[in-house]
Amino acid sequence: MIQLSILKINDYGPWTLTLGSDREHELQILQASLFIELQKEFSKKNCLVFLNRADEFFVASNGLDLEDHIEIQKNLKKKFDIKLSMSLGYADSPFKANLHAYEGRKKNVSLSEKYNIFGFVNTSPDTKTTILHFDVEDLSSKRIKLSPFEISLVIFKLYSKMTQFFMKKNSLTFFMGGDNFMVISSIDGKKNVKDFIELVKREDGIILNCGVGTGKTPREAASLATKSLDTIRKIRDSGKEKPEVYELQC
Ligand SMILES: Nc1nc2c(ncn2[C@@H]2O[C@H](COP(=O)(O)OP(=O)(O)OP(=O)(O)O)[C@@H](O)[C@H]2O)c(=O)[nH]1
Ligand SMILES: [Mg+2]
Repeated sequence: MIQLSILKINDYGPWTLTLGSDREHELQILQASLFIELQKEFSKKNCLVFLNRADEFFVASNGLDLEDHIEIQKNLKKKFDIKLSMSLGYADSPFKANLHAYEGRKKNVSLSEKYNIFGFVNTSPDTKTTILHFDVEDLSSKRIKLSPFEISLVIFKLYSKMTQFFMKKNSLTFFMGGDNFMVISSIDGKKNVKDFIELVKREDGIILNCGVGTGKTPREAASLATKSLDTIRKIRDSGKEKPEVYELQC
């Protein structure tokens, strides 16, 4: 069972207009500052925040209850003029948890009117999270032939392909920077990692490595996924044949 919290800035569109036209730099500063604060607040509680189009945030929030979310809202209020709404949902897969949270918001299922929190809190004790950490093998060598902007095109095409592939497996893909992607994964997503690696190798000539981590908290899952990825690198760098997928569980 996975719980997601989707955070959105309230009435952001109309508010941006109040800043006048010389606003883009201010919006970028606001969005980046908000992300810093959210990552600090949620990671303290062993969760992980994922950027969604810079002005919306997905949180793998397993283990967090309503009180935790209220506490974070109170802390944000001290630092920002803008307000966030939080929509919570849970399901047996990350994509369905996203639908559950969306349904809670659409139907106005209020968890806290005062603090703008909607949806459903998971009370089941089964709260494991699985994260896949994908990374391109030897991206550095591509820099010899391709300029920085051309490399971005390669990475964003890959992002699009990964998002589509894993959404069909009820999993959610996020771009983490550089050549790194993290998928909040369903059981089906995890089972299909090798197929995706083969697909990208065949169609795009890109070699991917994937570390898989399953943890009691989202942070633990991400940490184990990254440890798995680093293990693939260690095996490769020791001169042995490397696996493309490596998995660690809590
Ligand atoms: N978000 C995130 N970025 C990382 C991580 N590790 C490295 N990066 C960034 O990813 C970019 C590419 O680095 P690497 O993947 O180490 O380079 P590479 O040449 O592809 O080397 P290998 O992946 O070891 O084959 C760099 O810009 C790093 O800053 C990580 O764990 N998370
Ligand atoms: Mg790499």
